Amino acid sequence: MLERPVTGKSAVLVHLFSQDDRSDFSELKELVQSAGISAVALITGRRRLPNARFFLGAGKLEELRQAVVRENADIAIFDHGLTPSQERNLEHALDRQVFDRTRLILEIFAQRARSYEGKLQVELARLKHLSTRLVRGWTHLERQQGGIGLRGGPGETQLEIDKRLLDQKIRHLQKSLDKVAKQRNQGRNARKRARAPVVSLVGYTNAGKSTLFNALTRADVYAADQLFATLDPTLRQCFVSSQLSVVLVDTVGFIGNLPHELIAAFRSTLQESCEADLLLHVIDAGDDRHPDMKDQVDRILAEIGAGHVRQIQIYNKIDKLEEVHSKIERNGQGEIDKIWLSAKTGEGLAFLRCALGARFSGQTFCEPTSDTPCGACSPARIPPAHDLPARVAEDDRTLTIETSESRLNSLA
Ligand SMILES: Nc1nc2c(ncn2[C@@H]2O[C@H](COP(=O)(O)OP(=O)(O)OP(=O)(O)O)[C@@H](O)[C@H]2O)c(=O)[nH]1
Ligand SMILES: [Mg+2]
Repeated sequence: MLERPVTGKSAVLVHLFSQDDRSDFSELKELVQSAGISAVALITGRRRLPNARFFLGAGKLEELRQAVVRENADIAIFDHGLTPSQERNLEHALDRQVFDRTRLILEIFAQRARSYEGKLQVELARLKHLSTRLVRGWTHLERQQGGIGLRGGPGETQLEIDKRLLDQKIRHLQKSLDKVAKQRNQGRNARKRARAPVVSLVGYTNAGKSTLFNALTRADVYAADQLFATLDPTLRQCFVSSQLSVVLVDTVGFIGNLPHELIAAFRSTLQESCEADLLLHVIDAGDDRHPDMKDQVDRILAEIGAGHVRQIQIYNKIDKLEEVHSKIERNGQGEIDKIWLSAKTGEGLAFLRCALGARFSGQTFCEPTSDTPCGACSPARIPPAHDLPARVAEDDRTLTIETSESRLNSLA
C-alpha cells in the first residue's frame, strides 16, 4: 500500500447538506468508526452550492480550521465528493490530510481486504483514485518520502516519474485481476454445469446479510456491527429443504454514493450477483433510513447489470420492531416478493426456506401461518449437518467442495 494506515488517527468531520441532500450524518460517523478513526469534532451546515475552491464558504472554512487546531486533529473528513483541486486547496489551508467520502470508503476496504483478489481490487481502486490527484506541486506521493521512489532519466520531473510508475502499476494490477476474474468465471461455469441454483445476498452494508447467511448455512462468516464487515464473497451450499439445495453467496455490502472506482474495481466480485438466479435483497427494517437505502441498492444493482435478476426483499431485524411479526407479502402476480424475518432470532426463516423451495423446486408454497414450516421444509427433514457438503469455498485458484463419501458416490 502506498499510504500509511489511518487507524488510530483523529479527525474533524464535515457534513453540509443542501435541501434535497440526506440531512443525516450518522452514516458518516459509522464509516469513520469502521475505519478505526476517532471523530473529535463535527462541522455541519447548510449550503446550496459548494464553493469551487474550498467546497466550504469562508466562514465554515475558518470554523473547520479552528476545530482542527483546537482538537489537534490529524485529518479532516468530508462526507462529500471533493474535486482534486478542492482537496488540494483544503490541505494547503488546513495543513492536514483531507479525505473525501470516496477516500474514506477506500480506506475501510483496504483494511478489510483479505483475499488475493480483494487486495488487488482495492489497490487498483486506490491507485486510480490517486492518479486523478497527481498534479504538479502537490501529490500524495510527494508527501511520502519522495514519491514512489525510483529516479527517472534526465529531465524527468518527480511528477512525471510518479505518473509513469503509477500507470505501470495500474496496468500490472489490471492484468493480474483479469487473470483472477477468468478463474472466477470458470468457477461460475462449473456451478452452472452442476445446475445448483445460485442465490445471492445483496443489500446495504450492515443490513444483516452475513448473519442471514450463517443462519441458513450454519456457517461462521464474520458478521459485525460495522460497515463493510464483509468484503470477499463467500459461497456455501445450503440445503433449503430435503429436496433442494442452492449455492448461497454472501458478498460486499453497498452504500449510498458508492465510489465509481470501487464499482469498477469490484466488477468481477459483483458479477456473482449479476449471474445469480435470485437475489435476496436484505433490508434493515429496524433502521429508519431503510427506504432510501433500498433505493440506493437498487440503483447500484442496475448499474452493475443486475437490475434484471429476480429479487425477494428480506425485511430483516424485525426483533427490533414492536408488534411486527414474520410474514410474507406477494406482488400483483401472486409471487412472493417480501419476507419479514429476523436472521438473529430465526423468526420467519421458515418462510424463506419455503419460498426458496417454491421458487426452485416447484413445490407449492405451504403458507406456514406460524413459524412452523411445511413438512418438506421442516428442518427435521433437512439432512443433518454432517451429511451436508460442508463447504463450497473458492480462493484465488481453487474451488473446494467438501462432501461426504456417500454423496460423492451418488454424484458419480
Ligand atoms: N437485532 C438484530 N440484529 C441483527 C439481525 N441480523 C443482523 N443483525 C446485526 O446487524 C449487524 C450487521 O450484521 P452483518 O450480518 O455483519 O451485516 P452485513 O449485511 O453482512 O454487513 P456488511 O458485511 O458490513 O455489508 C450485526 O451486529 C448483527 O448482529 C437481526 O435479525 N436482528
Ligand atoms: Mg457481511
